[in-house]
Amino acid sequence: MKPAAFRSELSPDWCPGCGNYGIVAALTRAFAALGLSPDRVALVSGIGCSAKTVHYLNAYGLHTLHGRGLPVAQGLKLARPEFTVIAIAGDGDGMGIGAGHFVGAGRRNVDLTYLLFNNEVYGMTKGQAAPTLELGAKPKGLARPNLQARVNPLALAYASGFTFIARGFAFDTKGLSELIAEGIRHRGLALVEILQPCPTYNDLHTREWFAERIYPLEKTGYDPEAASPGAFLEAAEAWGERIPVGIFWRRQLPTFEERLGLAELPKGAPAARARALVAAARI
Ligand SMILES: Cc1ncc(C[n+]2csc(CCOP(=O)(O)OP(=O)(O)O)c2C)c(N)n1
Ligand code: SF4
Ligand SMILES: [Mg+2]
Repeated sequence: MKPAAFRSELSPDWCPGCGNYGIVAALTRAFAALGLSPDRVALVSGIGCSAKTVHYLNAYGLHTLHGRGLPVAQGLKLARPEFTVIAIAGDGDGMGIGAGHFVGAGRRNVDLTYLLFNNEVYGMTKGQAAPTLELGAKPKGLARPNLQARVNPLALAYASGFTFIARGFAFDTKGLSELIAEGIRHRGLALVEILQPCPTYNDLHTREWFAERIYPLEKTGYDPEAASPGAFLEAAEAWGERIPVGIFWRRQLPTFEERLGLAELPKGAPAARARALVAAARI
């Protein structure tokens, strides 16, 4: 199928110039490149401008509660393992109200892909500081410079146990689609942080600001499969004149499904599988 087959008939109501348009394009490219079928893809989001993405793609979509996309996405994947499951969150949704779920999901390593749209603000509610905004920054929605330090999603993912950790840029649709495809191919929990300009509320970090700074990590000889924790953290913390994108961490560890022994259960309806799991006293 061509990328366009993964677009729904709905027109996005995002602001002109929003990075989310590039992310939708990258997702459709990734799905087409992997040869996926819309009836075997499920997208689950929380609440925010980012969360509306599920409406604009031709696939199953669940627009859930603020910060709660991950629990739903994990349950969905365990019930229907044949689905490609994508969880979508904004930086407020994922690093603020949903941060506990982010850490919990890292510990489980369910086989799904988590996309964190990082625009450093709460776009939907008029530009308040998100947990990813750096200390002292003052985008135009703030009355005074940010009083809190930033959370680094890549470092938090590492600390929580994510087995694939990457960062892409919303307007590099080709590069981002390749990262998303790699995240989907990865067996286990994959994070793709997406640098997503919000031209309406984040006047500090614009499309041009990022375009001047980002560079591919792989060009430096960095190997995500062999990098030490120290090398990983150094790359993940780099933020300023030069900002790396690419795959930062990739390790193959048993998934939650493997730990549960899901593959050994009889195929069939999710409820029957759940009963079999309980009968086997695995949960
Ligand atoms: C329980 C709850 N608290 C607060 C809100 C209000 N709210 C809606 S979206 C949002 C933040 C969205 O920011 P982010 O997750 O960064 O998404 P963006 O809009 O930037 O894509 C908040 C606080 C809500 N919907 N539900
Ligand atoms: S407020 Fe920002 S994130 Fe939301 S649609 Fe507008 S530009 Fe995009
Ligand atoms: Mg945001």
